[in-house]
Amino acid sequence: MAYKIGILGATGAVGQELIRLLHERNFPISELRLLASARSAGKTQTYQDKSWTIQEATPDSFDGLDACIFSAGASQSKAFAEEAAKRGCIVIDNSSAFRMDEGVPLVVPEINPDAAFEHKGIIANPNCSTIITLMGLYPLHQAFGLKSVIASTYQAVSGSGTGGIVELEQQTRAWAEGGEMKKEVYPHQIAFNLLPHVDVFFDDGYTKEEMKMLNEGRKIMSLPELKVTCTCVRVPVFRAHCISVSAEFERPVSIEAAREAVAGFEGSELVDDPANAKYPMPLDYSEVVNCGVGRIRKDQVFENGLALWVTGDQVWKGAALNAIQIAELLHDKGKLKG
Ligand code: 2RA
Repeated sequence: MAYKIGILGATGAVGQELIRLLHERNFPISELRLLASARSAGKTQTYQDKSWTIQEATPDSFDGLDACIFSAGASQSKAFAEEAAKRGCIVIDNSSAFRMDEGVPLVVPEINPDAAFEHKGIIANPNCSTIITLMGLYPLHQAFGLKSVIASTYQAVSGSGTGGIVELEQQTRAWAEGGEMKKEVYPHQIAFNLLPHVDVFFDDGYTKEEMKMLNEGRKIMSLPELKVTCTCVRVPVFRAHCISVSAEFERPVSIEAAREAVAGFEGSELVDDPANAKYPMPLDYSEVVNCGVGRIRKDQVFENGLALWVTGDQVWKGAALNAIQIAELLHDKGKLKG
């Protein structure tokens, strides 16, 4: 069985990794259709010895596709996802457009795979920092029953797309050469700096990104009472997000059981030997499938609390890889035919 697969947003940082990972993971494809805005239509995208001409996304673009991974922002998802689904194309949407909609499953395959099969044509891919955080938290929830979370994220510039990567490169080079730093993506210099500002601020002082951790975490883990306080920070790192977590649980915790739970969780790996300077770091988790979990210790504030550190590739597990794993889940169960 091979599928006709589309990518909407093929020219973006995530779009290009989708093309790469679909091939590297040998996803069974009979046709790959690359879709983007009119601005990119006609351009050629290549991968190894293959090349494709990018087509402008119109409602008809989705005719005949078995599935399409959307990674072109919420406005493009709102413009095309429901139309694509109507035409029998299963949409795996990486934008925030439908994540909290009733009837749209929000899926991390290692956490809530069954939800993927309840879709009505659209499946939402969670926010990158949410996915990576839960790859560390969920095995601990299974062991001890998660109650509340305090998290701080250290988010790579790839989360802002190609523009964020280019801006960090340019500023770093300019700093080294004594040149002028450009500030087009971020409100302040990102090189050698930290910005406690990811996405827009709400009136209550939280950002949209911080509220995703709460709302998406509750939906994915089916924990409607879960409490989360999150601070999201942009850091001068290229590709991997890191998250520092303090979590409170219903049941007494043990470090040994926590380490065992993480080590046994598909998609996560334990890197936890601080005495020998072994802990997950962004440079070790760029272009890596698994997420790394370390610094596990008793939290000193919460009763039944653990503190930990999680690292994962924002473009892969945080976006492109998770979306492809959802498609693989549907394929494995013979449910991908639109
Ligand atoms: C970011 N999570 O890191 C957001 C969107 N990818 O900017």
